[in-house]
Amino acid sequence: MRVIHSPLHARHDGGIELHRGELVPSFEMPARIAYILSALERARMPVEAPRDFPLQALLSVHDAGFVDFLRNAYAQWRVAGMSGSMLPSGFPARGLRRDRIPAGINGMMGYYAFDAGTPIVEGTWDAVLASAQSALTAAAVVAEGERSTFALCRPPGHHAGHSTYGGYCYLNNAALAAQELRDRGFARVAVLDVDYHHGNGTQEIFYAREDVLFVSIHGTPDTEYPYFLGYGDERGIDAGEGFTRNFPLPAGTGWDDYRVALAEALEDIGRYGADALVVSLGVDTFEGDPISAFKLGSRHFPQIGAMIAGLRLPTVLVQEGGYAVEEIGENVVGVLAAF
Ligand code: Q9C
Ligand code: ZN
Repeated sequence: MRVIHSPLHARHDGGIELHRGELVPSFEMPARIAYILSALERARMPVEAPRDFPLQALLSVHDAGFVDFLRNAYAQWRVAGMSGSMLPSGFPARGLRRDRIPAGINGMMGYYAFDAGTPIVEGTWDAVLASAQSALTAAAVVAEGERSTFALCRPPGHHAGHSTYGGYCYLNNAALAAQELRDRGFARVAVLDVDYHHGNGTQEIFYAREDVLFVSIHGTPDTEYPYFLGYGDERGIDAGEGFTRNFPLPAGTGWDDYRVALAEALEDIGRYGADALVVSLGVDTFEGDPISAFKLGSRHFPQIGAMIAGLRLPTVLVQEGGYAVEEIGENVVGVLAAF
């Protein structure tokens, strides 16, 4: 399988996050990629650089003002006299206005962000753009006839919405890949999200659309991040009614229950009649993951890959979460090799 990846990911580094009441170094760190790259090397899967896509390509799923904010945020922060890592501390929750975008960088950051765990540093934009371009390239390669491709994206993307960032995500790589497949002639595209966390951004982007099915298996928002989306009664709206499907599972879920949900999710995708698939591939469902609570072992990841391959669809796999424990390399490559 061809792998698309950019070393520019490493420019996004030095971040901090508010985690359980404390400021700590970001769990989402460059070492994640080092673990995955060394497992890819052991499996003799070479990596190629992404193509260059214009900023315009991002606007198929994102708001122009939001993209401008991400691109210029760090420079604005510096102009305002600050340094270090950017984190927001106030958000437009119920009762507050959302129809005005504050001019000052702190207010603007709170307007576009939905958590205090997604830092912006000097090199963040370079990494974010390269990550999005990797997903777009992987989709283009599949549209040109390759059966499957893996975009080794960092930062991840599935929490980023049309005009929101959070959950370590800035631009929605999987949504960009799905839209690219649509634009290049695939009529019905399914997105299967197997990251531990609900893909709230991807769901939001396609919620009112029937041409992209969104199916997600994740820790229940009742107790798990992102807390405010991902329940089973979210089914889509308007023309998109029936084209979103969520499988929230309790913290502590192991392979037996996970496998049943995955089989059902794959049945939904089969019934939909998708002619291409995007997989939001998070491996934070692993039992050793430092911030998640499913109990999958490394031996289960090849089974996930084989089950997804059973759909026999042109497929773009996009890296999402999975935090820095060495096994994430083996787990990612386990999915890809079995696929
Ligand atoms: N420190 C992905 O797996 N952490 N994102 C919540 C704040 C956010 C995970 C507490 C976890 C986001 C792509
Ligand atoms: Zn996750």
